Amino acid sequence: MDITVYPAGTRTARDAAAAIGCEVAQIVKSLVFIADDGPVLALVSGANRLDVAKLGAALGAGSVRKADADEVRAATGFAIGGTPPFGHPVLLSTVVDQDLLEHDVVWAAAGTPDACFPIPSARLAELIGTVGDLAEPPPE
Ligand code: 5CA
Repeated sequence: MDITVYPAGTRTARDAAAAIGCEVAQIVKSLVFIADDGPVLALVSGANRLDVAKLGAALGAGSVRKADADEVRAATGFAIGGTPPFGHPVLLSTVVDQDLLEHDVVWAAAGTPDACFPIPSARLAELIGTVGDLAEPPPE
């Protein structure tokens, strides 16, 4: 896996896209949520806002809320802005945003807020196993 460090920083999807020179939609946001049974992970296109109800439906969870910074670190071992999509101490139930599959290659955080790596979206989907519609509908 080819990790690149970008001195300009890749803390947000917008920052990462600017540093890499790709579309925001090609950035994988690794977002931690707390579902009924504990932490879960949503891998969401940088172009989308996650719909919490859709994540709950995909996981069969009743309640889902966004994790706070301490919960993200406890669940993944990484800080917000650098959280990678896998490589966590405990395997998290994870759903991949289907919109990422519109791009051959996507880019995800590599553990720090200035490092990313590319991965074919089909490989990411294969590794994770679960792909679904997670996006909030665009505003009218
Ligand atoms: N390195 C980039 C792109 S690869 C990255 O990690 N982006 S991210 O989207 O996965 O991480 C930032 C996300 O963390 C934001 O989209 C936001 O949803 C979330 N976040 C930022 N601050 C907080 C906070 N204080 N509490 C909970 N979540 C937060």
